[in-house]
Formats: sequence, C-alpha cells, structure tokens
Amino acid sequence: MRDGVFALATAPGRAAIAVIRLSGEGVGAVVERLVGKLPPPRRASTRRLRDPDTAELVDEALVLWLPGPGSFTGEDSAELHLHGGAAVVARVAELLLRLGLRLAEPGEFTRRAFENDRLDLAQAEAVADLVDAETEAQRRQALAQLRGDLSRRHETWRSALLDALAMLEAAIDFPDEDLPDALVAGARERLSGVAREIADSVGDTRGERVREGYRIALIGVPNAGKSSLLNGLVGRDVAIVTEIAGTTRDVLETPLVLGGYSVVLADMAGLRATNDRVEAEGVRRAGAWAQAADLRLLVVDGASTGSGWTGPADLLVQGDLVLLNKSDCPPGADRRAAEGWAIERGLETLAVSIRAEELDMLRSRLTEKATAAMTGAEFPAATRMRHREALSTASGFLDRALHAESDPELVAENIRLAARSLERIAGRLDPESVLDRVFSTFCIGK
Ligand SMILES: Nc1nc2c(ncn2[C@@H]2O[C@H](COP(=O)(O)OP(=O)(O)O)[C@@H](O)[C@H]2O)c(=O)[nH]1
Ligand SMILES: [Mg+2]
Repeated sequence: MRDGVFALATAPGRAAIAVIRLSGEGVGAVVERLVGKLPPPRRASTRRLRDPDTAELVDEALVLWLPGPGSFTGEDSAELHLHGGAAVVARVAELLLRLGLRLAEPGEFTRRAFENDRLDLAQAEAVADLVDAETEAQRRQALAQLRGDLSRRHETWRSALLDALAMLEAAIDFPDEDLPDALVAGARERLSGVAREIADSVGDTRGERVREGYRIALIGVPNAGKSSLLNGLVGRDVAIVTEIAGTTRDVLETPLVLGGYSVVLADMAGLRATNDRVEAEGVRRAGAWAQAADLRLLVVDGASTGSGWTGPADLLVQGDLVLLNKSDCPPGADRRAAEGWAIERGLETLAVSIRAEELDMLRSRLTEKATAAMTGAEFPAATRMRHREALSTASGFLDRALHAESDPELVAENIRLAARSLERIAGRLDPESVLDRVFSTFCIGK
C-alpha cells in the first residue's frame, strides 16, 4: 500500500456537506485517532470527531471505513462526511496533515485504482469524463466506458489478433506440413476482418463529438442574418446584430444542448473579400473554423438580390444545410437562385427567419443532424485523441502485415506491434510520463 493521502472530494466552498476522502497506508489508524473506534466496514456511522491532542470536538461526522482491497483505490480507505463549512474542512485537513497524511495529487485516487488493477486507463479516463459530464449523452458515454464498453472492443480485436498470430506462428514452426497453407489463409482472413474494423474506427469521431460537442458553423456573406439566427437559437443576445455589414469579426462559439447532446454553435465574420485588416483576419478564422466543423449552415438572405451569397458556398459538403433566411420578407432573386443551386448539388434547404416557429423547426432539424452524427449501433472505439492515435498506429501495423510484408516473421512482428498499440489504450504498457499526462488533467479528490 502507498503512503496515506487525503483530499476534499466535494467542491470547495460553503455547502451542506463536505466529503474528505482518505486512502493508503495508515488511514485506519488516523481515523481511529480522530473518531475513536473505527466503524464497521462499509457501514455509514456517525462519530464525534476530536482533535487527538486536546480532545476538543471539531465536528460530528458520518464516517465510512472502506478497507482494501475491495475499495475504489484497492487500498484501505475512508470517507469523512463533514458539515460543509470552510472552517470545518480547514481544521480537519490540518489534523490529517498533523497525523502524517499528505494532500493527494490531482487524480491520485483514480491513479491508485488504476495501479492496483481496479480499472484500466480508459476506465480511469471515464471517471474524469463522468465528473465533467454536462449532457445526458456525455453521462451515458462516460458511464458505459467506465463499465468497460470501450475496453471490451479493443480486447475483442486484440484477442482476434493474437489468434491470427498463433495460427501464423504454427505455420512458421511447421513449414513442411500440408497444414500451413490453410493456416496462413485462415490467419489472413481473420486479420483482414479486424484490420477493416480498426481502420473504420479511426474515422469514427462520435465519441469525441459527444465529449467535446458537435460543431456547427453559421456561414454566409455579411448581413445574411447569421448573428440573428445564433441569438434566436440560443435564446439570448450573444452576438451583436446590426444592419452594418462586417459587424461580427471574432469566431463566437456558443455552447448549446440539443436533444441531450452538447453542441457548439459558431457565429463568425461574413465571408467576403475585404481591405480591412481586422475583418480579413476574422474572415480567415471563419473559413478555418467552418472547414473543421461537423456541419455548416450556409445562411442566404432570401429577401435580397445580388447579395453575393455564392462566395462562401464552396465550403459546403454533402450533408450541410442551406438556410433561406428572412422568409418573413418578400423573396428576392437570391432565394430562388440559392434554392436551385442547392437542389443541383443534392443539398437540403430550409426556409428560416427569426420567427419562433421557424427557429423551432431549425432547432429540431439540427437536433436530428447532431443525434444522427453521434449515435451508432456499437460503442465508439475512441472517445479521446489518445485512443484514436493508438488505433491509427495499430491500423498502420496491420496494413503492413497484410499488404507490405511477405516474410512470415515480419508479418507476425507487425501483428504483435498492432496488438501492443491496442493494449496501450488500456494503459498497461505505458511509461510513467504518459500516465502523468493523463492523470494531471484530473482534479484533486478524484
Ligand atoms: N426581416 C428580417 N430581418 C432579419 C432577419 N434576420 C436578420 N435580419 C436583419 O438583417 C440584418 C443583418 O443581420 P445580422 O444577424 O447582423 O447578419 P450577419 O451579418 O449575417 O450576422 C439586421 O438588420 C437584422 O435585423 C429575419 O429573419 N428577418
Ligand atoms: Mg454577424
């Protein structure tokens, strides 16, 4: 067991209850000194908490004694549920330090759980995700990952790779038999199935979208009504709206929850050629953001004629939407032109305005789009860049095993390396530095 640590596990500040959690060597003895007899294991018990040197009463607390190895960290642990005042927490922390415990590092409890094999690294990340979850989709995903859904997918692939490897090694060991040809063919078949699944998973961004938000860009020429739509969709005045073209310059990212999914809606500078240096930088950033977005909404002022709406239209890809805006006004020539242009390219159009019914329609269409982009039959194989990079590396090795190498020994070696990349997602092979990086993003008490 490692040295005894403690941390405030609840948010700092005034609250009804504050929970201090303790784990590691000597925790049982420390709690005993504070509350007298240890409560029975895993049974919530109220205790008077006293300063062991002066016997002064410090608080009345609910105490949980959670002996290892069945605890979250796998070590002897305890929880002190205190009255949530700053003075109470400060005094108890001071006592714990005096009794020889140290303040835990960020993520240290989860790291200990990982190091004691209570969780793999992807599950440990899920603990952080669950704490950070603000939407239903984020909560569901984090919980499933914590329960092992992500790790199981990689484990299935890894074990298929090891099967293929075993077949191949059998063929290498008995080069004179009849058996090997069938074995090699069997191994290849096994391998190419897994390789295809892993390659597909590298391009699947659902998991990261759920965590980070589905990105929607409002694009169009100045005065098309982008800022008005953003304000209408989020229901407050986030962006400045004026009749002066070129009002919006920074990319204005606004978080939004649609159908339980986290969405980032971005208003930006109208895309046009300009001599104004500030506006030009805004236009450059707008273009970059729009290109990287998951969905682009081309806003066209349907009431105008000759607005130059085609300028930003090049940025649209299949699946994007063309919004024929200001439908409360008599249509101008641009509306018909944009409609025809969209039909020709198989892009969906939607007549919109800042009127409530049309905003509702737009909101529900965007909800459908976001939901479709983030749901799927299987749990995603990656919910972070770290996972995707490992999958991509594995995919590269399998590609070489299948297509580049002919020497069976080298084929086998590439399969082994691919399997190792998958294991890395569970964190079993990683050096301290990688683990440090993962756990440093956690907060204290987690
Ligand atoms: N009639 C009408 N005017 C609108 C609508 N949306 C925006 N406008 C007006 O169009 C002008 C430009 O709007 P704004 O949102 O700033 O456009 P942006 O430059 O694309 O951000 C403003 O004067 C708005 O009041 C709409 O649905 N109907
Ligand atoms: Mg604007």
